[in-house]
Amino acid sequence: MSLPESTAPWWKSAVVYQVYPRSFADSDGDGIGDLRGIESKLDYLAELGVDVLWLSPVYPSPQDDNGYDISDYRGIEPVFGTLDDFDRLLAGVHERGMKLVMDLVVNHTSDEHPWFVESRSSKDNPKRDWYWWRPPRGGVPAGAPGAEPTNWTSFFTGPTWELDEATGEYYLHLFSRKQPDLNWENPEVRAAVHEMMRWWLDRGVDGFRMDVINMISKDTALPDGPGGDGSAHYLHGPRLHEFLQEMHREVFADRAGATMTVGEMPGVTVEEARLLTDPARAEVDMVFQFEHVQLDHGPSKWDLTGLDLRDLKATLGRWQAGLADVGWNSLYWNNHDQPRVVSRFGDDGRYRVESAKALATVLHLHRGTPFIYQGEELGMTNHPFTSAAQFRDIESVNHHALAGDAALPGLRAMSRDNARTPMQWDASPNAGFTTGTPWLPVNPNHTEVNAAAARAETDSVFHHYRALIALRHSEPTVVHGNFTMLLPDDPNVYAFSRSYRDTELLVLANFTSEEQRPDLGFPWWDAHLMLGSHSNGASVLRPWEARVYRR
Ligand code: TEU
Repeated sequence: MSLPESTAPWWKSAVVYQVYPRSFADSDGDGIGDLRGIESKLDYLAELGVDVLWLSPVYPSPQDDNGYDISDYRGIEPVFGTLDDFDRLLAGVHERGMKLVMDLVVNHTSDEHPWFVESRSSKDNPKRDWYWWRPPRGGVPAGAPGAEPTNWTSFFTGPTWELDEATGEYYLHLFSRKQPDLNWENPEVRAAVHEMMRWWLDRGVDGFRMDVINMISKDTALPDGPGGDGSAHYLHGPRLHEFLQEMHREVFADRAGATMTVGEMPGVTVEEARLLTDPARAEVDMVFQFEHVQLDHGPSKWDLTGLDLRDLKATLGRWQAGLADVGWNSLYWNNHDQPRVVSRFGDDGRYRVESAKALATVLHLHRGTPFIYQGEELGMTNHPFTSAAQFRDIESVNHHALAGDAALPGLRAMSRDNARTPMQWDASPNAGFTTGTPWLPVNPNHTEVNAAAARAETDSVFHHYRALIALRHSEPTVVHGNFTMLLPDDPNVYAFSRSYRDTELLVLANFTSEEQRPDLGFPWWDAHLMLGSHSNGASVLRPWEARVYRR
């Protein structure tokens, strides 16, 4: 019988690094990151040891939602560079044995995309049905409150329908009004998307991260939702599996496993993920689920409640168990939509380094493919925003417009802009990100928290990430081992084991600023210490200490 590690797809033992191009490295001093800037940092990423780069969108875009509003799928936004710059970056990535996946944003386009410009031009334009157009609600004059075809609320506040005065009809946009949703019911739309994807793969790209891909199939009856929540009618719609299987047939089937796909799926459940990531069904390789990043707030992300570690263990444990025999997990704490985890679930003050290492150890030793978001490997923290005027993210700006300054505490803690402040390369004035004026302020703690200092300090968060990545590349148990949660009811310590053939790894992490003496019923501290954020202190875990043992 062949061993899993010999037949497993490459991305199961890979570590992915997400680059947010606007904020990674600016090569021309305009204060906005770009492709040449990313290219100049490839040796840094190679030293870190990551296998795949995921680029957030770099396509032409009016930047209403920082590139997640695309006006041309086959180009590069001039502020980021040119297609030649892209090809050189891709070549540099491949030369270093890494791969590159693009962001596929096809639930919606920009309202400045030629497809939408044509579609809105007249009711009988051949591309009218490429988007969701509907007349005003029966009996309500266009433009009047309540005339919207459904009562759904947008992710960025306000109704999900925008009236087009010229044709007197409304178009659907689950996100901003400059992000009209494509109508995937129309086979022409699907064929155009497949062709575009093949174009990028033929150019040498190694796969896609698929933006809100579980929203492409809607309930075509477009019913209202309770209290304006239409999610039951656009999340995981009736034809999602059909559309993903068709896409796989049309785009990936003849590329013999060379590619990687991860579908971002707000609201996806373990049961759905078992189907979506089952290789026998040929849909996607992984999904991004959101349950573990929704444990520290109420129904709205702005209503902070704090995290109970037992909830985190229960959620991640359920996903580990749920995809143990079929499918595959993605693993992440951070991305360009989430606040910095060391500030959120860790301690970004006295124990910034220890808690960053503890969070990394726990995540990277779970079963699945880890995703590192730029700066996470340095232990970058949330930004000390002081006023609403500092926020740039459309979601935050719109929320403040609705809720006023009362929203500031929530914005400080949860705004997506916390993830989007410039990458901190060194202690110089703009952290080595730009010679110009950064589009978002650099975190003042860059004088201490930066790549140059971290690379020079052997006990840094950076080198801890290097060790975790090296362990995943050298120890098959990290990739293939069965997962067993330990101490599920302990509110202070995250503990679990991984077993594979005759190897068992034991992972313990103290998620508090006090010493902890976890009781596993055996002298775990006598095992062979493989990785630890402190030298082996016997049966006491110091504040935010994490250890990995081989038994
Ligand atoms: O995010 C989808 C999504 O779920 C987020 O909007 C999420 O609800 C929000 O960030 C939580 O605060 C994807 C992209 O990752 C995001 O950057 C885009 O804004 C969005 O889709 C629309 O393309």
